[in-house]
Amino acid sequence: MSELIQTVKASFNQVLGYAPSHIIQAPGRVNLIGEHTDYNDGFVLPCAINYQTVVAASRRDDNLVRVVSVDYGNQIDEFDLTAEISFQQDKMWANYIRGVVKCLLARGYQFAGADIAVSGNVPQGAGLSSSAALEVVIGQTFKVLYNLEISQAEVALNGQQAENEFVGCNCGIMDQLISAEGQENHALLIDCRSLETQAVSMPKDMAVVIINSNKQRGLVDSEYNTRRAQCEEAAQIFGVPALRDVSLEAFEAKQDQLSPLVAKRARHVITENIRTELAAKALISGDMTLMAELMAQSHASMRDDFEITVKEIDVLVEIVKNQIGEQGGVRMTGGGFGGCVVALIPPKLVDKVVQAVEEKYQPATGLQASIYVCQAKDGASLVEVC
Ligand code: GAF
Repeated sequence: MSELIQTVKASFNQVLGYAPSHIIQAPGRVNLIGEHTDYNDGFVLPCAINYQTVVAASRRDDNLVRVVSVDYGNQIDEFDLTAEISFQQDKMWANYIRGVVKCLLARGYQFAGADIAVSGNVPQGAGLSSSAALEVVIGQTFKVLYNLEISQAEVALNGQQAENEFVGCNCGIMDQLISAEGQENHALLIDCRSLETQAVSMPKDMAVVIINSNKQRGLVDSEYNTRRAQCEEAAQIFGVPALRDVSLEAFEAKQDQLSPLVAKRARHVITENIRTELAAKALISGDMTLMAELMAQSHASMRDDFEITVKEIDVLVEIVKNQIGEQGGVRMTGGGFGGCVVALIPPKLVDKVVQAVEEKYQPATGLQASIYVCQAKDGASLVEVC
């Protein structure tokens, strides 16, 4: 992160002409298990990772917000807190910031302007939550600069609201919540209904390896929203607020009342919730064999029932599985339709897995994968008062 800190400080100085007062960060995330369960009020088990979005910031005396995006060639966005904050068609990155600020104001928080320089190393469009990291770091920045009395959960909810209502993607709460509340060396079991979290130690004898398929994620928003609608349809037929409220027994007794497609979608969510709670227990008791089995079942369920994997992702999972056998777990992570797989691997096997991916993935798919060995890190925080 120190490189990112130097970058945002230098850019702030160079473009805005003075030194920032604060450095703030928020991380991306990887989800170990519990996919498409968050918007069904269910359970997820992500950890924040050592890839972050970092901001250099200072308060202003007026109502202007000026933002320099280092990763977009020092483009500047500027808006006035007392005027209508509008969507920018030609500057998509700016909308995450505008949306967060607009939602904070709508929630009644009071603050004046800010100068901000932002940069990050969370791979974009890879399903590692670069958008959530940006939303959360901006919320955290106003919290820090103006001593706002806002909980980390509300920083997350505010970021989700910005994404739902301003950016227009109907995501759940997982990504923002883990970015806001992550804990070093831990995953969080999150109850997405109550937003209660339980910290679960990451296995010390396992490396967390993320492999980006580099498959361009297509149709993500429309497919995501279709899955949401199918889940809502199933919950309505069961007469419950969300699929979280349907047990496997109740599902099996009544599944004939759903169309075959909606039944498959519901089965994924209901079984994934069960797997996620079991996975937290498996990590706590150190049962990696069970954890690996649950990850394998989760992947199969995403592939066959929820139908959100793509060929490239399935190929990656098979390559990794062939190297680790029963000694570790691997599955697709994130929203799907491309993106990354996550593997929990004994450190002694990491080189073997990397080599196998380098040898076998490109010939099978025509794409090069990117590999990141990660650590579980803290959520959003003030890094430095300059
Ligand atoms: C995306 C969404 F943003 C999350 O809310 C979650 O639904 C995830 O896909 C799937 O588990 O990351």
